[in-house]
Amino acid sequence: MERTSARRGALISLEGGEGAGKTTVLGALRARLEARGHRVVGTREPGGTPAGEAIRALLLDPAHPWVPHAELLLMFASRAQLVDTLVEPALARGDTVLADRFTDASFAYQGGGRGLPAGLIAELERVVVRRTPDLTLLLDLDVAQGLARARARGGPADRIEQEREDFFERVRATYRARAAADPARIAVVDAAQPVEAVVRDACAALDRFLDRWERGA
Ligand code: Z5A
Repeated sequence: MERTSARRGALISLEGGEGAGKTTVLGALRARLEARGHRVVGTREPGGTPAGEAIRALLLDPAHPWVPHAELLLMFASRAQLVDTLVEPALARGDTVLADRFTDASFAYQGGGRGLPAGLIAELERVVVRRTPDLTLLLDLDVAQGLARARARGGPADRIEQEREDFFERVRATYRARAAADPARIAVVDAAQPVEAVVRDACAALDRFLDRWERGA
């Protein structure tokens, strides 16, 4: 049965490095939320709106050698459009937003990966996004293993996927540092396990959060 509530919905994000298995886990999280009566709005970043998808194409096209600040601002341009036109209205309706990446990705990729100051990203988050996810699930995976999975999947590598391994090591280290600094919000899931175990652990972390959230805590 659908939950009826005057309360705003929850914002739940899924993060991880290359090949961590986000796409695989997202479907299971959505099913779990719906089974518990949540109306779910799915988003992805960069993208998630018509304008954001156009920005995504520009960002991932290897033909464009974006400098780090341009890359950061394009990520936030896409996010601003998504937050104002999709995320905030959905949360205000009481829907649960399931986000395939959110601002943590900018801290990890543009902050850790590109070396841009975390203070700048935090200021953009404060002004443009005005919100932190209520729950973030971080699929954590050894970089070499993630890159091997992504390569096995095949297809051409996009501009960011073409980065060197040390870039992805810095991305992972930043994600892990953020999780260690905010364990109440960010739950780390061991993504090196078989898919079923990753899904089980991600859904268990989601259930723990929902048990608190639905009680109004
Ligand atoms: N980016 C950024 O820089 N700054 C930002 O602020 C934001 C994003 C928001 C696009 O994001 C790029 O934008 C991304 C970060 C950057 N760049 N990179 N790299 P994206 O999320 O759209 O793209 P992605 O990270 O490359 O996601 P993906 O390709 O969809 O990967 P995934 O969803 O994590 O993996 P998957 O497709 O579910 O799984 C990969 C393969 O592994 C696949 O063949 C699976 O069958 C397999 N797999 C999955 N799980 C397992 C397990 N447990 N065992 C074995 N094999 C598995």
